[in-house]
Amino acid sequence: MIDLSNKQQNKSEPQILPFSLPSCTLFDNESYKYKWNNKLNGFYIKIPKGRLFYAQNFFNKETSDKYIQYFLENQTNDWHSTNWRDFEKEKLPKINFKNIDWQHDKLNMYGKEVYLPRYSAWYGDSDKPYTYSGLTLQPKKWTKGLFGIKKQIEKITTVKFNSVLMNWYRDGKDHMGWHADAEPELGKNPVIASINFGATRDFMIRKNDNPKNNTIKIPLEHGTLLIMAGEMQHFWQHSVPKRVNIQESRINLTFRIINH
Ligand SMILES: O=C(O)CCC(=O)C(=O)O
Repeated sequence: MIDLSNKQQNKSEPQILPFSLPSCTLFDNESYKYKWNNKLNGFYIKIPKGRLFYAQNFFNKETSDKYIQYFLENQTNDWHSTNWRDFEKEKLPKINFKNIDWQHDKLNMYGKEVYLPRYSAWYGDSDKPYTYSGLTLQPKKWTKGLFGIKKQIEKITTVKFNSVLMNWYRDGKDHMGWHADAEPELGKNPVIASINFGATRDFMIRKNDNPKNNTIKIPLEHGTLLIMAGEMQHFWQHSVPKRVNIQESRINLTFRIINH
C-alpha cells in the first residue's frame, strides 16, 4: 500500500524564473512580468491576456515518486522498468491497474479512427461529463489519491475543482498538439491547474495573433505545478511536443471546473 500522506511542501529561497519570457514590451498592460511569492513558493507570471502561476517544486521528489507509483500500480508490471511503449492498444486492458482506469481513446479524423498519442483517464464529480475533440468522457469517481492532490492544490487556489483529466505520455513519442481549453463547459475564463509527474517535458504556449514573437517554453518537471488563468484560453494555445529521446513516462493531471 502506498502512503500518500503529504508531509511536506518544499520551501526554498526566491529564485530567478527558470525559463525565459519574450523580451518584447508591448503596451504597459500587455507586457510580461513575474514576481516570486515566498509563501506559495512559486512565481506569479503576467502575460498579455493571461496569467500563470508556476511552482517548480510544488511536490518534492519523495511525494512525486509515490504519486507516479500510485498512478501506475498494477499486479503484473513494474511501473518503473516496464517499456510502456510496447503496451499498444490491445495489451493495455489486460493490465489490471489498481488505482487508475487508464484508457486508450480514439478520435475520428477525416472519417478514420486513430488512437491518441497518449493514454488518458477522467475523474471527478459524477454529474460532470466533459466533451473535447469530439469525445465525451464520463468521469470515474474520485479516488483517495486524486482527491488528495486536488485538496493540496486547492490550498493555494481560490477555486475548487470538480474534475481532473489525466494524460499519460508513455515516452517522448507521446505528445499533445496545439489547442486551447476553451470548451463551453469550462466557463468563460477557466482556471486550470496542471500538475506533473515523471519525465520533464516542455509545455509550450503561443499567442494566437503573434505566435512568432510570443512562444514560451515552460519545462514541467517531476512535482511542478502550473496554473493557467485569466483570458488565456481565448488568446493563447498550448502543446506538449514530441521529444523522441525521452524514454521515461510522464503523467500530467489538469484539474478543471466543469459547469453545465
Ligand atoms: O500534458 C500537459 O502538460 C498538457 C495537457 C493539456 O494540454 C490538456 O490536458 O489539455
